[in-house]
Amino acid sequence: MAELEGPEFGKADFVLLDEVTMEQFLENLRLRFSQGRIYTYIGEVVVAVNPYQALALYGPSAVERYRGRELYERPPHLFALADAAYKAMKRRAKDTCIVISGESGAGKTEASKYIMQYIAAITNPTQRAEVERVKNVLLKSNCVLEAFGNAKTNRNDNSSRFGKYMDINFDFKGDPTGGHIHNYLLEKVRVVPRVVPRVGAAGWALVPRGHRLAPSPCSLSQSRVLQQQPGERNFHAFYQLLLGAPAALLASLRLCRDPGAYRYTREGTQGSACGDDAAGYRAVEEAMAVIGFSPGETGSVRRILAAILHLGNVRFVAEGETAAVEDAAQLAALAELTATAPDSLRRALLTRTVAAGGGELIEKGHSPKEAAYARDACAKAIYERLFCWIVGRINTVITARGYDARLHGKSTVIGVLDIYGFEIFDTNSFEQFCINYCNEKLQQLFIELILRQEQAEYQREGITWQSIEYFSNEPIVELVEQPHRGILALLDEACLAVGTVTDSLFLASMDARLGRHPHYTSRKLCPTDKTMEFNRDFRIKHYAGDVTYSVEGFLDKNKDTLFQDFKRLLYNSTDPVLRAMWPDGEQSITEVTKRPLTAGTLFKNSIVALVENLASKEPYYVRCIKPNDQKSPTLFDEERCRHQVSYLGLLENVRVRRAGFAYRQPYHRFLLRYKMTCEYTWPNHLMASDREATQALLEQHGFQDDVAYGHTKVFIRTPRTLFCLEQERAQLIPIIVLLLQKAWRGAL
Ligand code: AD9
Ligand code: MG
Repeated sequence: MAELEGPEFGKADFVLLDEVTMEQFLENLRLRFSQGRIYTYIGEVVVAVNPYQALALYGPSAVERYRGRELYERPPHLFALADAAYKAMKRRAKDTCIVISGESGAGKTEASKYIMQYIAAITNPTQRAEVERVKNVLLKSNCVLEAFGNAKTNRNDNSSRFGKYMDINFDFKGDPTGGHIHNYLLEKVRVVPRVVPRVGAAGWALVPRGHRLAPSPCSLSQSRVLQQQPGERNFHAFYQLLLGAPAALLASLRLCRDPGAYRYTREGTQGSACGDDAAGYRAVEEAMAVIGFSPGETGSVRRILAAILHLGNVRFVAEGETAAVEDAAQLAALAELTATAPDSLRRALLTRTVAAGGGELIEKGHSPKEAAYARDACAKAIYERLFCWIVGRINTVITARGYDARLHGKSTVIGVLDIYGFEIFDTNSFEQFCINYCNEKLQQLFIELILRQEQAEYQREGITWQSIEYFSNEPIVELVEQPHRGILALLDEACLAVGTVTDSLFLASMDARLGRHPHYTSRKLCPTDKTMEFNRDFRIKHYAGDVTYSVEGFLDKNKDTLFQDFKRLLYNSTDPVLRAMWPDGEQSITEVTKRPLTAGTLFKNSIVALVENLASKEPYYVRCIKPNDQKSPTLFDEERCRHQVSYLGLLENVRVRRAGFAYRQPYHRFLLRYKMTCEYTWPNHLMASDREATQALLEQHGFQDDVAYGHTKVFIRTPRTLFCLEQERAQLIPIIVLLLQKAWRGAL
């Protein structure tokens, strides 16, 4: 194992610990972290600790060290894992996937980029132009997606606010021919980083049924609904535009340099510069050009960003019963940037069209508060659609073109998953609920694949095996997603209910129906818990810890409604990019009859599909650990690490691995590959069964203590055994070829 590391560097594989205890695990992790050895294996799983410093681990010489090597030949590294996934894909034509998990700031996105960088470096030795193009686009897409999908949070200065799964397609030569990016639930509320004041004696609940702010029958707290944590920022793209665009461009967009001048970028601007936004702007411009965005498209993207900033500054005043726009110049700039008619824009901002009886349409004026709410909903929707459009645009460029499976053989895939990590903030809302549910699903997949299936196979094959206890998070996943009974189902039910249903009524319904669930509590059910707010908070015992969610905004965000008036307005824009984002704007209000699926259900469906997709591939895992909350390269916060090791199930992983076997193969397949290495099996064995022949082969090599014989498969404990067999086979092949050639000539 890892010849290049001496014992002073700790154990390169946790499987080699003297005893599998938390203390030993942490000591090994700490020792290696303190020496800049941030990667350690558990078998084929890479455990990575965020170094919070640039390490010289990823240059061209590192690529060469790992290229084509077996996992255990070199010190643990992401490159070794990427190579293993690549080899499996190339040699065995297996679709593989690399699942990177860990909490926010643990290093997932960085890991995913190093993996892609490695794959790009080892492929296309003949420099085919089309393959180079695809590789360039795949690499450059990260820069663009991060600009539009990442933001500074309190956990991470470059936090992914969307989930990303990227498939890379390979041809029979093992060169990338294309790819596809799936994006998951962008945290669009971040566009409107504001505090919504509660109004009215009884408070207001945000209920867009009939698109109105309806007074809540029960008193929700008068507290503010924070849509962004203090000190955080909006998406990078806004600051990059403001701080990086040339002065003339800014002037043409009617913008000034100061993020403090815009309501959407004002929050979190004090003392929270995030990297170099101006350099970021230039990098994104370059990346978009490389990907193939036309100048016209890039211009539209900038105008849309500017329009969102202007939209945020539109203010409403009361004019009698209804609202009016305070500043006409603002409106003119907005109309220009969105390429819409000023009058239509004013109408969309101030009124909504509702279908009255008999197919008649009436225009109803908003109150200033309703108009403000609609404005922010529109800003979020535009940004979300812009993001999806960008992903779609990149996909049109990287979708494998002209690939004919009959001519070129089967196209295989490596998928790389980098999704937002588990989050616990001071105030957790619908977004954290979705993110944490997604992490539960991925943990479930990990348990399923690594822990459960492994044990099940040993049992099936009759291998003596001592069962290992592990924490199953299935009940938590069910609590969220079970049809008719889970939280998402109850949320949909509340959204569909006739009459005014508020967030707190939804909470009451959860309390009534989920009150007995061991992973669910609310203040009402646990009145002694003073950390939760009555009538507002509920708590889920997640695999990674307890999270208290504020129910406020759940209904609103789940319904995710946007007035048809806005959609129609933007569909009628003369800007082709903006128009393309609103195909549903073509419908008139009377045609919009079918309720769209809710945001929660859409998210659940996409995550279920993702997990199915991952489960169909051969998985490789990177488990990222955040060593401290101070972003320090030297601090190893033992308690924080202990917690992560514990909830990621890493100790169980080591135990299963230690007790288990690295490789297994059906007897006939095993013999087919290695029979040449043994006189009893070459060219054919005369024994009663393949199992006996396999046994004879392994005994001849002296490997009998490292293997077990199942009903249909042979199990090999350490990779080294297989490595030796492979080496022997490689040495014998040229001799056998010579012998065969001689025999063939003799026969002629
Ligand atoms: V989140 O769930 O998207 O909020 P990630 O993706 O897990 O989170 P990210 O990869 O963005 O975290 O890493 C956070 C920061 O840690 C980076 O911006 C780097 O500054 C730092 N980091 C992470 N990995 C490495 C590394 N291998 N080398 C150097 C690193 N720095
Ligand atoms: Mg990330």
